[in-house]
Amino acid sequence: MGEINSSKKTLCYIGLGSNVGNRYEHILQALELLQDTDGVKMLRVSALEETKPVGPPQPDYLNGVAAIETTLAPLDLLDRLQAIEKQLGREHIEKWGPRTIDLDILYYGDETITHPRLTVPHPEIAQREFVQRELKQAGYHG
Ligand code: PH2
Ligand code: MG
Ligand code: MG
Repeated sequence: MGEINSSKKTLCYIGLGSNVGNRYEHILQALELLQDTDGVKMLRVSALEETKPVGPPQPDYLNGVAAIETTLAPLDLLDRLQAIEKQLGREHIEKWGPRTIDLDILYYGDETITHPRLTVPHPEIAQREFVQRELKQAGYHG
């Protein structure tokens, strides 16, 4: 019993980033919208830290990582993250360009996902020390 209605819960880590406008406010608002999402439970958030931009010259970022537990499938979670980005005024911008808010799925349980819309684990984790540091603060230990 319960099988039919019991949705699998998956531990996920979400990268948070902003380098336009009130960066702190954008990240807090994104966290609130994420927390208010059906099928998402917020577990832990790392410290937010200021980081130098990776990519073309642009303002410094505020970055962090949130640990969540979710019953959403990966692409449904991605849809929700993109809806939150849109709600917070993110515009379609150049790759690695400035952004009001960026929400990335870093890990989705221990799954490897290769899809035109989504690559998990996030390919930039290995290159970004700050992401690795924030992941640890959010409870990820490999
Ligand atoms: N995100 C990017 C491009 N460059 N640099 C920093 N420091 N932090 C980011 O989150 C970041 C970046 C594209 O998503
Ligand atoms: Mg990103
Ligand atoms: Mg992104």
